[in-house]
Amino acid sequence: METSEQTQTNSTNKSIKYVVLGVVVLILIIGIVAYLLVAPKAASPSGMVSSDCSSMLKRESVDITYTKDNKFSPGCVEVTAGTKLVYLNQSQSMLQVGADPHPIHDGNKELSNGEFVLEVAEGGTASSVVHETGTFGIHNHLNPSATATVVVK
Ligand SMILES: [Cu+2]
Repeated sequence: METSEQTQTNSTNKSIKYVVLGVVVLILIIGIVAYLLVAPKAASPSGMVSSDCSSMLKRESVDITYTKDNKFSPGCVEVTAGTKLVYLNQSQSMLQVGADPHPIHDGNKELSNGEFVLEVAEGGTASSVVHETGTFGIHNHLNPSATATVVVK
C-alpha cells in the first residue's frame, strides 16, 4: 500500500518527466529549425549557386581580384566556357591559386592553369582558360580560408 507521501512523490516525478520531455522536444524543434536555416547556405559553395553570384557570361576574359584584405572578389562568378580568368593579386603577399579541395587540389585544375598552384606575385597577374562546365571552387593555398566559386556555363 502506498502512503499519501509516496503518492505525492510519484506524481511529482511524473510532472518532472513531462517537463523534461517538453524541454527535449523543444530543443529538437529549435535544432531542426536552426538546421533548415543554416543548411542551404552551407550547401551553396559546392551545390546550388546563390543569387549573389556575379554573372559575367560571354566575355573573353574575366578578372578575379585577390584584394588587400585577402579575399577573392567577386567571391562567385559565372562565366562562359572558353573564358580566360585573370587573377589580379592586390594583396601584400604571394597568392597561390589552387583548385579545391585544399590541400590535395584534385578538383578542376583548369582554374589553376593545369598546375598544382598558379602563383601570382604581389601586384602581379596570372591567367587560365576554363573549358569544363560546372561549379568549381578555388582557394589561396597559402591562406585556404580565402575561397571563390567559378561557375562555368
Ligand atoms: Cu590548397
